[in-house]
Amino acid sequence: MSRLVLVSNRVADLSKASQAGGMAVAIADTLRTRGGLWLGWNGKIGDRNDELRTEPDFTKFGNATVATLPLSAREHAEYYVGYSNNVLWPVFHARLDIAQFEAGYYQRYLDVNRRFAEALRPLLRPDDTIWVHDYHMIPLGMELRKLGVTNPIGFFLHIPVPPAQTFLAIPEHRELARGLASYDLIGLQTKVDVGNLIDYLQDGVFGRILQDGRIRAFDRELSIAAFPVGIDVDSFIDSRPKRATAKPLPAIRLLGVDRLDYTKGLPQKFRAFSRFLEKYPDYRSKVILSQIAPPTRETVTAYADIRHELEMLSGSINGKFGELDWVPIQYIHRSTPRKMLVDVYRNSRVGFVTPLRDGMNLVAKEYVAAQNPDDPGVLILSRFAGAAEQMKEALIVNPYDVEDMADAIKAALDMGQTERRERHEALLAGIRQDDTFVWCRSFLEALDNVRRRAFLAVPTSPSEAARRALQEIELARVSPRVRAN
Ligand code: ADQ
Repeated sequence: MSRLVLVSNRVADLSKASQAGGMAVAIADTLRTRGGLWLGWNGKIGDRNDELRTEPDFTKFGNATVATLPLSAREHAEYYVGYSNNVLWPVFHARLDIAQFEAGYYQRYLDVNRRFAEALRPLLRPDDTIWVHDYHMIPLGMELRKLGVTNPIGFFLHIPVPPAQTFLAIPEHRELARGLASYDLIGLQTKVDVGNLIDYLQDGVFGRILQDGRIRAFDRELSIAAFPVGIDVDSFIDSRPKRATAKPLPAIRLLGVDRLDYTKGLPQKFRAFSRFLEKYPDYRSKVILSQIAPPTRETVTAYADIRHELEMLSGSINGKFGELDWVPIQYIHRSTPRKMLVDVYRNSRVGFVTPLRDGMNLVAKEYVAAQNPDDPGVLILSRFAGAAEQMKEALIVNPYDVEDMADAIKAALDMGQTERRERHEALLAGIRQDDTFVWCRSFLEALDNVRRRAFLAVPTSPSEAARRALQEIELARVSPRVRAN
């Protein structure tokens, strides 16, 4: 088996990866068994000299080596904060209105990708398989190809792909597409994302779908397919502390756990809860919404804005409905130890996941994994989370529709044990079937097959498959109970 070489903006701590229960578990396992190398940013911000640095620092973990490089302050501001988080993140989440298309960001983004490619080149062996992750690193494959690398290179995008018309708004969309076409395989989270990317490649850069399902663009052939990210269900459950850490609450809890990000639909969630209290007054004093929202990317203005909005909203809702012995919204703007999170998930009657757009959303899967199967809670899930393509037994909602979400809260709280168990059983079976190991293995097998030309990556009509996926989500949204069979 060939050695695996990973490249991503940040690297995981391989000594702790097995406790996390997420993607890092599968990746760390694969690196350990195949032997491997993982290159990324070390999280430090240095000076201009670092812009010339192509010799990483190495740390060994058994068979696996982690190689890291610093970023200069200018690279951090323009490659990471600028292009990655102020252009690609909002546009890929369909927020063109807050994207900051500043001149110079793209050039720095490209420069950092080139430097990382130059750092990797001398470390590569002829039979290595290379796997590049996420939107910070789109041009990396192209830069490796320019340096003469002919190894199989795959790319996985963790965030959604926007519709073609939105993608076309990025001034450098052609350059990004050229970067994407340098890979042998592109993995996306959902069928809808596959449809969107193929539509864009056809409309925006005149790509063609070949007979075998691959796409031809910029004189290269590539495969594009969905590989939904999963969790390691058992290690996630095992990380639960032996003694309960979360104090029992006097009220029934609805739970939200999201990085404080404008894509996660947090104001919509708060407004829906407020509407629920207004519309169904019998539940006042009985139900609370706990929202855990740790800070991220605080240097980006849009993140300060969303924080401010949430503080205002929770304050006004608590002021309007609160009593001396009951505060409706418990809003925690801090990180929570992971072990404790499992316990909080389990002690919450409703998992309330409302992103406006999300690549997958692992919180939805973690909530289901953490439930007591005999008396499980109910998952309310936005139709715009990638997870909705798989988790149709959740109560699927439209996060822009306050009434719909308020009614879903009521339905979740009123749901009888039999229906809760039926839904939970189906959801748990699904997340066990498509867990993090399946995700990692199936992507790497597909990359292997692509190189052997044995892989039919896309259905002949990706747009049709995407349309069907969307229709199924809508069907799940409007059907009040688990569909027969
Ligand atoms: P994220 O946007 O970070 O990931 P998500 O998939 O929900 O979103 O993962 C968040 C992770 O952080 C979860 O494992 C969760 O447990 C953890 N977390 C959240 N709040 C926490 C807290 N307060 N304390 C401790 N841990 C916390 C991106 C994409 C997603 C995609 C993933 C994986 O945006 O769409 O699902 O990558 O591909």
